[in-house]
Amino acid sequence: MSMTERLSLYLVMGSQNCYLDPIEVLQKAIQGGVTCFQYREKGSGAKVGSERIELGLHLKRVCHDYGIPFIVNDDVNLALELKADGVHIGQQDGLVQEVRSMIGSEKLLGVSAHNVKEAEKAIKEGADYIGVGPMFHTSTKKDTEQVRGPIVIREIREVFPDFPVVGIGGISKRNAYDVVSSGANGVAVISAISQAENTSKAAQELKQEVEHGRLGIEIG
Ligand code: TZP
Ligand code: MG
Repeated sequence: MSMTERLSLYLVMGSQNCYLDPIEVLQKAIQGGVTCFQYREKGSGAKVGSERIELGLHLKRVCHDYGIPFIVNDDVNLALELKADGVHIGQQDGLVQEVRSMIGSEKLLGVSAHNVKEAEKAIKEGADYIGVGPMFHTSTKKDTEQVRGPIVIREIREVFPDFPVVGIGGISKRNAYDVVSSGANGVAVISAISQAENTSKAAQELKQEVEHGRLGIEIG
């Protein structure tokens, strides 16, 4: 599967985001169509120390059982310790080139970008994909930048027609279409899947909107 296909439905999650067992949530989410997973054990209620490592190893095993990449948020050392498939960093989490030299050329490196300038820099410095957000209002992450919406995806697409881009922040089945029809390769979500009543159904419905959004680009 290509990087752009991998970004179709990207689940970001830690145990603090789940009402149910995160292992089961991940399994059901992948069964419903999730194509990539990011372990983001962070914030109030998050596991620390050996529990954070244990859960990470378990979630990685689930990803690999189903053949999807296991990416670690923020923490390069944790990514290396867990032998993750990659790491995702924000603008505050270190220099892209430094992280690249720590993880090597084989592992995936995702970088958050909020505008064309940050996207340009991340791409030039060796990111494999960029995450752009917040697309919409979200209460899952407190320290987000201002919401500018899917227009940012359009702006980035004008400069980088083919680079792998995923939208994040406040995305649900009601607005995923707008993100993808604006040019994103897919959507990254936390609460729309991790807090859904029916995990696999939520993933299925989002995936369907991503597919509609792709048709929306071709037609529009
Ligand atoms: N980065 C930008 S917004 C966000 C992250 C991690 C939170 C996304 O959570 P949700 O529940 O999908 O809005
Ligand atoms: Mg970060």
